[in-house]
Amino acid sequence: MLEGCVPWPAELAQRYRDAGYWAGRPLDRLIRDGAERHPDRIALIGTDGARWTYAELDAWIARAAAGLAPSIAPRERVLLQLPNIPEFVAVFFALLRIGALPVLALPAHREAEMVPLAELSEAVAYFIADDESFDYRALAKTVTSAVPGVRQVFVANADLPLADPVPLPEPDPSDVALFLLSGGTTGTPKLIPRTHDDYSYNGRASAEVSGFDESTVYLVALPASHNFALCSPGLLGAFAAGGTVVLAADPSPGTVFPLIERDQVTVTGVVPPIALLWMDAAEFADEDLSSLRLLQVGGAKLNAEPAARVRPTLGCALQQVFGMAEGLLNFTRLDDPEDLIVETQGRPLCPDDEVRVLANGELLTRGPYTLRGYYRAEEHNRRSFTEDGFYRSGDLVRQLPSGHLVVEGRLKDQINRGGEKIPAEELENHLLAHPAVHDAAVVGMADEVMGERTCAFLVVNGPVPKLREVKAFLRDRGVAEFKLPDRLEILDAFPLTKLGKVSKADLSRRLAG
Ligand code: AMP
Ligand code: DBH
Repeated sequence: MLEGCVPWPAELAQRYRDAGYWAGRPLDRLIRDGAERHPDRIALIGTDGARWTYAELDAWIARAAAGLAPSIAPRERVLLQLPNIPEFVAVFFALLRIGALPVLALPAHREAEMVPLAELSEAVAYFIADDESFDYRALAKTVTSAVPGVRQVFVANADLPLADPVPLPEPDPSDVALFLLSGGTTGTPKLIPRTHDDYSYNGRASAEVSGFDESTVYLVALPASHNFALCSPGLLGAFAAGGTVVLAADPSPGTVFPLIERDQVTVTGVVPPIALLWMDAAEFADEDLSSLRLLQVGGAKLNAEPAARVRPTLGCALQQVFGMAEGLLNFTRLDDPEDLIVETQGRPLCPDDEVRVLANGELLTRGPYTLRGYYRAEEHNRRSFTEDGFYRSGDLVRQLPSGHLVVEGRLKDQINRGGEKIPAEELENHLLAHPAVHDAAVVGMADEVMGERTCAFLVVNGPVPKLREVKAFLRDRGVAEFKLPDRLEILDAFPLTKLGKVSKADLSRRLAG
């Protein structure tokens, strides 16, 4: 396995192979198999309606792989920061095919995220796109001048190099295929290594519990680089099942509803605030949404009340998904009784997912697609994993006799803002850089739509800054927009715990009361 990654113990690895979870095939087989078995079926549809059959997509990937092979070597890391455009799919699989390791950044990330990511991954190349909403070329310039090891920038929808296909050596399926980003709980980014074996299983098995088959038309509404939209089952699961993937530029009803009608979309996955938005908008929508059979909701807790409204408002079934880029995925099953679908966040995907719920409710897990360690993070790994390799999720859950989990809260110092994760320490460090800020503590505040929003408590040693000014300061530092605080509270001093640490519980109570 790649240096800096933690392999599964040999015994467990053998068990996962014997059970058939790890099939010993490179992840890019998803497309090559499709091209062999059903070359003429539609694999991919762009927002503008452009279509690729499996054979056409496979040929495009082969040409992109040949075009990239001279400049990127096997096992080199590559930053991938692309919106939901067809080039995302072409570049992602082309990199897998040459054995390079994509690092899946979000389009929302900015300099403050991309520079540390480039440093940690020692990326040699950076894929961006020309996009109306933001100047990624300027961002790439900033990143490459800060991290000279990033020696090449590719604008995927402008200058993707293509060449006649060449034979390429197959990567070792037990080795790392790609890196996902963790939502994080600390001041520095954490990279999650996913192997060909484990991620192929992740996609295949999720596709199965979600009932994906050749008639599936999956709409990518969330960013394709997010584990939910990518592989839970997401676009990789749809390819594994021989279905069709439709790309949406954003999840707003104005963008998505016409695509659902145009391409007869059968299933998609969204975070709770988007589900709420769709349910409200459906009532007044002109589009025919009747092709939709299943709405998956995850990333943050969906409350029972809106969960019960999915079928009456959207006319489709609901599947709750409680997942993590680190691995473990929980799904309500399509044939679960309605109360379990509405009131729980599902049960583990795999019979060999080991779930341990501690007395305090903390969820620990290990299994055939759950990481054993973050990339190059030895010290952090000692805290995030038990001696026997269980990942400490930081989530607080209750497990029902059926195995279904109900998410009740979390221990980790993170804000979950409608599915977007904000590591408190990271934001606090940025706030501390402000000249008028003496101390900073960030906590979540309950919000009906977003689940939580972000409140920054500050102790100041200068003129009291306004929220607008603090946001501008953070934006200027290159912090992603979704991490900016929604509210500012100024205190003379922070309440402390008995041990002398800032009491975030006290701060949260102040917001509630
Ligand atoms: P990440 O580590 O960034 O992939 O984020 C995964 C985290 O998102 C989980 O550990 C949970 O805290 C949260 N999460 C994901 N899905 C759900 C859900 N359905 N309900 C509650 N929390 C969720
Ligand atoms: O929040 C997540 O990270 C998440 C949610 C649902 C996830 O990674 C997933 C499904 O795969």
